[in-house]
Amino acid sequence: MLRRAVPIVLSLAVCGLMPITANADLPVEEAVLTDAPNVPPAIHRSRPAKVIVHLEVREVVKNIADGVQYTFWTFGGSVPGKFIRVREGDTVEFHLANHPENKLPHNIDLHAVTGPGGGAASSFTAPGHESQFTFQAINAGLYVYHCATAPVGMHVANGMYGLIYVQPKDGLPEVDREYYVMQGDFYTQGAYGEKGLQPFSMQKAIDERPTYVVFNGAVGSLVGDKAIKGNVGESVRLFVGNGGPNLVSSFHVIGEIFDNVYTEGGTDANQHNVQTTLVPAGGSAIVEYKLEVPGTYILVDHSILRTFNKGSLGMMKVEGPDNKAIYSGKEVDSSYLSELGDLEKKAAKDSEAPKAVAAKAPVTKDELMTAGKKVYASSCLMCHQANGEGLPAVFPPLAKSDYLAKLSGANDRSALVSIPAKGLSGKISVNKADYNAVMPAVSGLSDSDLAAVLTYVTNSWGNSARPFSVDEVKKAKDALAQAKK
Ligand code: HEC
Ligand SMILES: [Cu+2]
Repeated sequence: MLRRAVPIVLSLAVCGLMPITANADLPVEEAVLTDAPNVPPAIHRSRPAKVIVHLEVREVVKNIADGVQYTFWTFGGSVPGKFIRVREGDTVEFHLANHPENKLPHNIDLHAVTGPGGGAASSFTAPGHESQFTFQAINAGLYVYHCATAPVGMHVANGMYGLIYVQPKDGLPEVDREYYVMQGDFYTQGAYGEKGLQPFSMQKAIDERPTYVVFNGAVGSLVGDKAIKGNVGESVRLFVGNGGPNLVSSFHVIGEIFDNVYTEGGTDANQHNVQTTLVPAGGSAIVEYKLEVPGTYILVDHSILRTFNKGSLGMMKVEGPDNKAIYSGKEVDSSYLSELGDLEKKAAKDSEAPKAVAAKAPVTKDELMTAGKKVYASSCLMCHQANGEGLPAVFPPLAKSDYLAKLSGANDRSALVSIPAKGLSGKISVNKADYNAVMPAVSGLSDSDLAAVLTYVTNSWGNSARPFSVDEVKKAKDALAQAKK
């Protein structure tokens, strides 16, 4: 039966006519779709199939950063959209639904499609409707898909992109772990960190001045217990995409070297021993590396201000035995890893809970410590870490920091208030190690939040100082404002 069916399919394909019925003999399967950072399992079929994809567009409000909400337009409920995996030669029957409660029409342009508009013309779908089209995935590779409904820039800027991987006929070498990481730039009317529901800013988007540059749709989406994980001895493959709409990503993993890079998501591992790979807007890359040394590896866009000031920071946590021959640095403290996890889970829960009555401002040292711990978990922990230990060469420690001790013991402590309030940059020395980085001003903190978090950091992890009052914070801020004039 197969022998007869194949020539028919081929001859129709050659004529450019391929009615779906010609593929009636193909086995039919429903695609497995996953949310980032997960990737659908490798396909082990040795023959083409007809793969059915059901994808639903949803307009949803979610956090883009702690306390900052944004109306995302999504393929499947999250940014980036669902990861789709098919095999080279598969016939894909694509169903695009537009949720009835959505406000706008949407469509989809898959870069894996050969044909005008990549499916866009066939998939324009009003809210409450579904459209269907079929294509053959004739080229292997890692492709971006995105919405192409006018204004296209706005639909993409609101998160309408994802990845479809057309696995080559012969598959890829097996690895222990595969993950999905996709960068995007976002444009809000408020400044970075400004709380509340933030509207889209078309002007900032046109000017290419993003407020946020993030992996997987939000600041901190790959941090703490949401970090991707691995063990020493394992091999890792990252499917990296860039939805843009504007920026090109200089994708880098601090502390790793990519053994193989499939440049721009093509089919060959054409590059080896690469530090940073470019991921174009509307493009992709596949990178592979082996995990040799335990620790926390930081995923960044190496246009580094974006990482420390706009959010493009993710983490991969690697556990396992030390390997002093390769790296003799500090051992990881696995108890810290689990504690970081718990603390962040708690922080996530706190931020989900509806803020019923505004809590009474903390006054006593105990109240300041409790409130300060929360502020720390949501505003400082992602850089200075769970126990204030920092990250060598990247974020200075707060625990037993001589720099902090000097400022917190001073009579006038406005220089310390200034650090979270105004940010800190330039060369500093903490416990004999030099740092020359940028700490952005921590926005969205009230005077009482500042008093609490400063009391907390100066009285935790072996530190000790007089508590901060709201009054001291206010006076310090006034003094700073005066000094500026
Ligand atoms: C985005 C990362 C980031 C966040 C978030 C952050 N910091 Fe920092 N912090 C840094 C960096 C980087 C430096 C070093 C700056 C330099 O090199 O000049 C620093 C320096 C400091 C220092 C002085 C150096 C030391 O180790 O004693 C203090 C104090 C401090 N931060 C407190 C805080 C507090 C409190 C918060 C939360 C309210 C916070 N930071 C949030 C990155 C961050
Ligand atoms: Cu759209």
